Amino acid sequence: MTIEQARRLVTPVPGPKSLELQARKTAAVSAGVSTGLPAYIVAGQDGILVDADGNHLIDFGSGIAVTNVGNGNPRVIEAVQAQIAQLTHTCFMVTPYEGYVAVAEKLNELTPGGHAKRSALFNSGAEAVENAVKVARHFTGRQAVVVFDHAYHGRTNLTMAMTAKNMPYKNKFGPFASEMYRVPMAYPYRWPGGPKACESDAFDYVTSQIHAQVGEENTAAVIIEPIQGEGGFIVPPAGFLRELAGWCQDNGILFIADEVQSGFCRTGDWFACDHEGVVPDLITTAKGIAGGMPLAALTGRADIMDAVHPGGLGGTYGGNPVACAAALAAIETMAADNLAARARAIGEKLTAGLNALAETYEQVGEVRGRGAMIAMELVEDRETKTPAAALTAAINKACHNRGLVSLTCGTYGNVFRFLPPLTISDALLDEGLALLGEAFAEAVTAGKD
Ligand code: PLZ
Repeated sequence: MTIEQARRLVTPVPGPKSLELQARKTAAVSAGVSTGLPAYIVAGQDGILVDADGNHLIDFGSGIAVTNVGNGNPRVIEAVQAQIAQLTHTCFMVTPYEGYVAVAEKLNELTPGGHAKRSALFNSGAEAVENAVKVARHFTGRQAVVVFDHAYHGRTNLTMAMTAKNMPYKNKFGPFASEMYRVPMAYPYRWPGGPKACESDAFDYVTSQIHAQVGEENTAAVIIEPIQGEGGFIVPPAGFLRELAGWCQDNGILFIADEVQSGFCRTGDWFACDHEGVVPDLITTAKGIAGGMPLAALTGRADIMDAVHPGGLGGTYGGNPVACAAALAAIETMAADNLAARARAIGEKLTAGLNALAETYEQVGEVRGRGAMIAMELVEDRETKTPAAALTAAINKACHNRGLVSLTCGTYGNVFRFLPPLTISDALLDEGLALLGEAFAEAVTAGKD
């Protein structure tokens, strides 16, 4: 199947067929599961999603940083089809198979650091994070875990405790797991005193907070997204992660990088940690790992990962053979097609487009990110930096109406983010940026009425 890589709208978005499906959804699916753009998708390839009404939409979200190699990736399709015809499931803990081991070998090779590593496979990012905490507590014999403002680590009970934002993730879902301690994030745009102060003070401030409020000797792990995702594509100042990792090492605390969103070429390297040569003790991955099939992993120092007693880690589906086949094909694609370089090129194009918008609109407070993980933070004005959440939502809606599948994020709901498939064409990127420009103008004008 080949889908023409061009936007084409034949009905309003969502169209009548999607609206019909959305009515069925309302009657059948929990209201707790909401849909950002209720255009029901029937097919996808690279930068295009096709909906039930035959509209060709431009994909700037990759299903939240999952289809890095594109929907309809030929290697992934072939590998999945062959695997599913051969063997669907055994449960690796009952009778193993090679694909699981091969994915672990690949992860051990590709994740930061040349040291001996081991991996374990799971189904979702949250599950990988949960297991990182389990392993860190087991290895260190300590209980406390340090997390950051604006962090997102998942929706399970343990990971809700680690996620920062109340609405929609935590509200009324407590009580939450204990022994989670939150410290400020090195967030240059909003650090008191500004980016320069953030660069010079954040590390000292964060570590002094951990010292005073938790105690190094009680702390099993510090877990951080090297570039925060859901919290607003927050990039800490250069050096912060390295200093923090070094401090953890000096204090017997494990440094865990949650690269569920930033991993697999998204930021222009295999992993966001690679950019500064940061080597985490443990790293969690998911999303982009398997071209859309559900798979997640925990990879880390062999001595830490092997400290767990046999049978201490696992799950029925973790490392499913079909998901593993997809992962091997996706990883092969990223290497063969140099998608890290493509992510950097996408980043340059998006950044240039957003900087041009920033020249026109004072509401663009900051353009930031790395590779194909780029965002703009929108504010009422650059002086007060008051988050412009309503404007962000209005622009998003105006993009959706134009057939651009766009996403927002941020603790204050005022960050417009870009996560296109790394196989998207330049033409679609340009068109998406042009549509964003129209949407911005429309939302700003409507806001003035
Ligand atoms: N860690 C850094 O970004 C998932 C959440 C979407 P799961 N982010 C998308 C939503 O609203 O549920 C994420 C992440 C980071 C962990 C996770 C959790 O990964 O596969 O969604 O469990």
